Amino acid sequence: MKTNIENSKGILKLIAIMFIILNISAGCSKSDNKNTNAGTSEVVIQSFAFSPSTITISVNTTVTWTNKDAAAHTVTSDIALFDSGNLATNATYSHQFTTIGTFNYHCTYHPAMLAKVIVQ
Ligand SMILES: [Cu+2]
Repeated sequence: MKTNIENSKGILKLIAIMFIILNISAGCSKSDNKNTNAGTSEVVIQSFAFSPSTITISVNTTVTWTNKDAAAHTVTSDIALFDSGNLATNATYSHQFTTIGTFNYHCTYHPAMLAKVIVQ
C-alpha cells in the first residue's frame, strides 16, 4: 500500500517536471519571436526610390523613413492614412502601423516612387 502511494507520487513528480520543461521551451520560442519582431523598422529614400520598397512588419511597429537624396520627397499613403509632408535632405518621418493590412504609399513629387508596408 505504502509503496503504491510512493509510486504514484513519483509519477506525479515526473509529470510536474515534464510540464515545467515544456513551459520553459515554449517560453523560449515565444521570446525568440519577440526578438525578430522588433518594434522599429527603417526605410531609406535614396536615388528617387524607397529602399526597401516592400517591408513586412508586425502590428504596432513604427517605421521611420530617412531622405538621403539631395532632392525633397514625401512619404504619402495612397489612402491618406499618413503623410510626411515635405522631407528635405536627411529629414526623417515616422509612422506606427496599428492595423493589419497592406499599405501602399508614394512620393507626391515623383509619381514613379511607389512602395508598400505589409503589416502582419
Ligand atoms: Cu520623391
